[in-house]
Amino acid sequence: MKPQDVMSHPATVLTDAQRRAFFENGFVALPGYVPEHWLARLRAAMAELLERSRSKTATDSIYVLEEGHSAETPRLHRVASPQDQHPTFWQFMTDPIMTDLAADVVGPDVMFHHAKLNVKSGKGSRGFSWHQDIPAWPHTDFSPVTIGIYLDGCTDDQGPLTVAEGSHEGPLFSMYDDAGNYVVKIPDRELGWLTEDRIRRITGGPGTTLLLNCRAVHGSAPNKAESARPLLLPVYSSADSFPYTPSPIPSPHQGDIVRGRPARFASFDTRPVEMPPDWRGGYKPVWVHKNNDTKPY
Ligand SMILES: O=C(O)CCC(=O)C(=O)O
Repeated sequence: MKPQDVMSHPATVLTDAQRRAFFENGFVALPGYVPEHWLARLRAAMAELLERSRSKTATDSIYVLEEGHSAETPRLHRVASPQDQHPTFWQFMTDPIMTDLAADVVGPDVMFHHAKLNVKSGKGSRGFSWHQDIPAWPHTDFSPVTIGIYLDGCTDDQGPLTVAEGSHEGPLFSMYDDAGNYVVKIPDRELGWLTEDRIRRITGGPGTTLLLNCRAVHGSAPNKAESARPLLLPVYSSADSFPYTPSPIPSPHQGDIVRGRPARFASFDTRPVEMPPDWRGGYKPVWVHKNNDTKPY
């Protein structure tokens, strides 16, 4: 569904100004949106996943280990598909607290695509280079929204998610390096336009929530603070916006209608998207490429 059609439906969570800000700037932040009773459940679920990661000695398709990880001191960069690892995450992602919020920017009928939990353990070595999300999972239009929830909040030194304001209206960049590796990183030579006045670092207290357009250029620095910076990142689209490549982060819930009704017709926005690698055989994470320096700027 296109923005003008979304806007023809009344919002249930966002104010008109917040909704307009999302479509104009490519993101909107909602301080303290998720209440403590949910955050406590989500933190408890994350703690269980962290416990399970003690037995891991290498990154796999679910657990992405941070430098220094051990059974005694579990340290995680990310958990892929947390909703398939612990029921609390799926309960949260299908609760109106999330689905009504998604509906305000994708329209009343909402489809789930995938999710991840970026734990970003303290004193970490990895950030996320400047990139765009939609090239990794192209859809028939650009309705997909990533909703990021800081479970414990995020300060400046914790590598906040950082957005280039208005960049969703610009071009899509290549996510391949010169050697043809899929590195999910915009080459530095393409970033001359990205001046400090366009950069927005999203910080805030526990439950602070960010809605991010799928074309927006974003990244984040490594977490240099002592404590982890867990950010839960479910992705939703309009029900009439269909992915046309296999997902790099597959889930049995991909395609579930989590609000409203399934679509009978697809919505198309024919602006081109560079094809990701063929991930039918699985996703080769970007961190295997040595030249991905993990610094967004
Ligand atoms: O967790 C972060 O700081 C950035 C996340 C991100 O950009 C991603 O997972 O694609």
